Amino acid sequence: MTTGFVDASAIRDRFCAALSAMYRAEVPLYGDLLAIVAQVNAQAGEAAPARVEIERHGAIRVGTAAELAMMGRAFAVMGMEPVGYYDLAPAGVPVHSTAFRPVAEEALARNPFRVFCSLLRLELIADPALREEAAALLAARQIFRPETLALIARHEAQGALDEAQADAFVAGLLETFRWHEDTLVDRATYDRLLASHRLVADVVAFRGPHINHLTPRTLDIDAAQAAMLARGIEAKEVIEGPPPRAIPILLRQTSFKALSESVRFAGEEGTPGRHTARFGEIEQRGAALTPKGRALYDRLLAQAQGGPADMPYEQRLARAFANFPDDMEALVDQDLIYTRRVTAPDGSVTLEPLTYEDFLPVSAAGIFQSNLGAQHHDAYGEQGAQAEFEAALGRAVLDPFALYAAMADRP
Ligand code: OOG
Ligand code: NI
Repeated sequence: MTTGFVDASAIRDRFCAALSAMYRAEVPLYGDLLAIVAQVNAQAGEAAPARVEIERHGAIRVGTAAELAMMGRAFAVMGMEPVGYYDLAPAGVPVHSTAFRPVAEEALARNPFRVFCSLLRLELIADPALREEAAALLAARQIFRPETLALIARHEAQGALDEAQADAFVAGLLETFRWHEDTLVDRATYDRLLASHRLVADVVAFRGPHINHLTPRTLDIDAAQAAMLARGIEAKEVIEGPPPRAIPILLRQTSFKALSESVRFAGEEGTPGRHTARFGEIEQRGAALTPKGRALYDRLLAQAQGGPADMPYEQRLARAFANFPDDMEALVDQDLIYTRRVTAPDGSVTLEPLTYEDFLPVSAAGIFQSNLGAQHHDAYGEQGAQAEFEAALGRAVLDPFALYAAMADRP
């Protein structure tokens, strides 16, 4: 890298740290989660990979194709590419999503910061008048600062940013992720947006796509969940994802419910209104699964979810996943996980699972749902629309399986 320029991983690292500091100031409970995770990880007894301490994922929701495309260009400055397509419509959430994250091994080791980024599907708003009103509100807002747009263009033209530009980029982009207490709309409009779907109000009523959670990685999510409950933090009832295992796979997640926060509606003085969107989440990451492993996971998860209603969910999950091998030899022999070869100082070679770097649609739906309060929405009949999503983004999303396969060593 030419001297004087800051590499993409360093910009990503600075942005992740700045976002964490901002979210901690905005949502003090997030600071409590960080304390719990630090304590649990210190006691976990296994040597944590260096990246775990700084590892976070966040989530935002944007409203238009133009916003998504610009977001993609902003993430590119930080070496983050769109990986995977997630369709949330079957779960009754009117968005589809991708995950922006680094993809190269060195970049992941340096800071694997990832952002789950959802695009509102306006076409799923049933009432045509409300749909048009929402579209007009979104078209009129500008979620990026002009200086940030200029720096993105600068990065594209010169291939990198220098120190001062990198710092200005981080500070400017942070503003896009900031919470705004004052809404773009009056109370009546907010209520109509909310009635169509809480997510619609969360995207359309505000000046920007405030970060709605920032998730640290724990080495023992069962201990972290117990610590959350012991501190009186209102955690979700069940941990999303696979059950506890000797060899963790994919992703297990738990969250505390969204906070009710005060908002000031446009043109209104006096009593503020309330909005719930922002929450806290903790996750544990395990092995990335091959397509064969993932198909087995999906089948067993569906089996657990469809199991007898009078049996506790944890029990149904444990019963279904008894059919997912839980030792390295079987996982490798049956081609269920991706691995890399590690050579010890004495020259002996062992296989180590590749860490799953992505998200899970069923878990994401569960996380969205737990934050919609009493509001329930049936599945939208619409099919997934990856081609439309990619057209909005201005490029194709990367295939996660292809990325793992390229990083893996053949056993
Ligand atoms: C994103 C929810 C998905 C996860 O960890 O699966 C997610 C959102 O609520 O915007 O973050
Ligand atoms: Ni999340």
